[in-house]
Amino acid sequence: MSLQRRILHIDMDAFFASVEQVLNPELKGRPLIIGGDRQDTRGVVSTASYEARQYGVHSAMPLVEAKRLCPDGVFMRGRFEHYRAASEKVRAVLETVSPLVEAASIDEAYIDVSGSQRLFGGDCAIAQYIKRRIREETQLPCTVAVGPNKLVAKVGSDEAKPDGYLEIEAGGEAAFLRPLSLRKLPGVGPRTREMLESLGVFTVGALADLPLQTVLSVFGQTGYALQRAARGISTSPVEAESVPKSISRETTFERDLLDWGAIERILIYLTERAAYALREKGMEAKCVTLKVRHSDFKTYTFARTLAEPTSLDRAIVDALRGLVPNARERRAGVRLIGVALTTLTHNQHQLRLFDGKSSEKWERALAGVDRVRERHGFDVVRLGRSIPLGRRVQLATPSLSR
Ligand code: TTP
Ligand code: MG
Repeated sequence: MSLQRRILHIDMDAFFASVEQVLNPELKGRPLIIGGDRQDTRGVVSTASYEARQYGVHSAMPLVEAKRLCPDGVFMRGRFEHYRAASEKVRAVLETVSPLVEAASIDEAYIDVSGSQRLFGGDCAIAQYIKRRIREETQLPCTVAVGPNKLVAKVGSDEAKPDGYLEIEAGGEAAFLRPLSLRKLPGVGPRTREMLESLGVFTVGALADLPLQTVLSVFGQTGYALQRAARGISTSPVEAESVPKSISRETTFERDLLDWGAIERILIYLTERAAYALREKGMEAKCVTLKVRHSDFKTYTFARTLAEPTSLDRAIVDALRGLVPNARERRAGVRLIGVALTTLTHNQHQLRLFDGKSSEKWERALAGVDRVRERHGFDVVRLGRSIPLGRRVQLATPSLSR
């Protein structure tokens, strides 16, 4: 079997609006405009449900105009944390198809599915699987297109919206793009379009057919890329985000410390920060390492592997505290202390049953804490054992500056 390159593009339909419609089913089927409430006179539309689009409302339109076009619409400010949570669930589904997932925005991604063909049984089966699993996990609609490269897959999903599926065969790229209007081609902005229209070029096909000399004389070197795009040629690879290997936080004390009570409090603080960063990335750690540098610059590390991956402060702090007695054995002043979380994986919790009620509760509580921190800064909420450090912690190490 020859291994053709097959690239899938997925884009959620009316993403923010659809999430709100799932959260509040009374909004289903109604024109819904996200971006600001009715009183808002300055904001713009983030997105509009397909019902609202029938009135001509679209993203980036001033809310005032949207209200004029669609006076009976429901207007809402966005609730970003819900959109991010939905986006993470979608991503978790996509990662079950291939490790080569590139998140292009909060609601779209490219997946290189070349290696997944045999396992799933072809493009269509992969697409149907993704659409079904996303419905099950989030109740949200999405559109999927599969083609020989990122460019046509992206244009394809845009053409197939909403709740659609489209397949572009290898060799069929140029023919697929041909009839489309120039505005559909990525990389053609308003200015490029204007210039092309002045040459009598209104479709992607007409751009593809222009003599190269003409394209180069008008656009210079970028003309090459422009015409290649119009012919559906694109070689850019799906760039899967590199998964960080570790997340660490450490600090050097202003003067060496001997008091392990104080050292431990700072260590817990560092751990909370590292765990927060871990959750921000939607990841879990399986291994926890304690790092200690003494006055004589000798550095020791102590590691523990957890029974299962976690992003919970409590589980990580407990593991780390278990390592402290080992670190204390060397009775010397401590110059630096640090924590590293390693053996990282993406958080799969949304897809798997919670193992115990208690960790589920903690996870929910931490999600609330993280939301407050996102708005007001890490130190606004501090958990139990690092509280004696005082409200705002000043530590010298740059890695803590966030
Ligand atoms: P899009 O995928 O461009 O739009 P959409 O998902 O709302 O609708 P479609 O079915 O056409 O894909 O953007 C994803 C989200 O990003 C969108 O729901 C809201 C947000 N967004 C803005 O906040 N401002 C904007 O100008 C755009 C285009 C999107
Ligand atoms: Mg979308």
